[in-house]
Amino acid sequence: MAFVSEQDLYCFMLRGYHAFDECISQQWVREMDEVIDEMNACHFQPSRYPNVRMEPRYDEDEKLIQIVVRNILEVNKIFSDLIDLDFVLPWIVTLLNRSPRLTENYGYFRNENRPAGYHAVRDAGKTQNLHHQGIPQIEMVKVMIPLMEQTPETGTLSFITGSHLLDMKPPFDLNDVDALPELRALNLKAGQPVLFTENLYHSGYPGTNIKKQRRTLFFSYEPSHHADWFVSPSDEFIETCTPRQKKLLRRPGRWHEDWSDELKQIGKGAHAVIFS
Ligand SMILES: O=C(O)CCC(=O)C(=O)O
Ligand SMILES: [Fe+2]
Repeated sequence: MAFVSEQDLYCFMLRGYHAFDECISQQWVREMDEVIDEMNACHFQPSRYPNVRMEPRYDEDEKLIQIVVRNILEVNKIFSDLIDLDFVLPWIVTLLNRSPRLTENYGYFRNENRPAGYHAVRDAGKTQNLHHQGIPQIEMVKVMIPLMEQTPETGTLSFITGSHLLDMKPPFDLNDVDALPELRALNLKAGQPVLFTENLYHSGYPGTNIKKQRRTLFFSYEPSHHADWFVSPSDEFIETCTPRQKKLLRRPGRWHEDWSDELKQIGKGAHAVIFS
């Protein structure tokens, strides 16, 4: 059963990504921003954030260029409900076409541009892996949530659309934004999620005019047997989550969960349409 409309699925399969019309509330975005302001104020001091991994990068003058905050879920409870947004969850279940688990969650905060570096989940051109007998069966689905408006000026997420349909090594310099074909740099509102297949070549698009820290959250979902990438959410944290979230946070294993009850529940609300 698919929980996403055929039109939407078709467009996703063609482009490799979907930008939602829905946004999370601006109040929620502001509150998350305040939590990140606090982290900046204490210089992302690791000892203040147990079970979180800080990956800062500095320039020659020791100025922070960017930081990746892994397992940001355990920085503050405010991030938890992002992992199973009602309008995003049906897509994740449909596209993976196997029981999903959250294998990665992180904040990516940039103070300055870094050159683009296009990459996909499996490099060397082996990026085609989209369906099984005509039904989507994606290896990794990533959800990106911008915490501010993101445009080619501020810097944003960008894709080489169609690269997920090929099994060819790109004959281009993947750092050269001017040489790459079909490049799409997204225009996004604060809190407007985007979902993409990691088979698609993607990269942060360097902003032409960065005026403030670019704040983005990323959540990766893979089939249930896939391990966590860097930091596993703790048992204590998982205990604080809803039953639906706990299903996404189960430890890795080859299980087959039925998600139709949860998704039908959502279908009764405003967003999802169920197709069999
Ligand atoms: O730079 C970005 O915003 C994209 C980051 C990214 O692709 C990644 O974390 O794998
Ligand atoms: Fe990436």
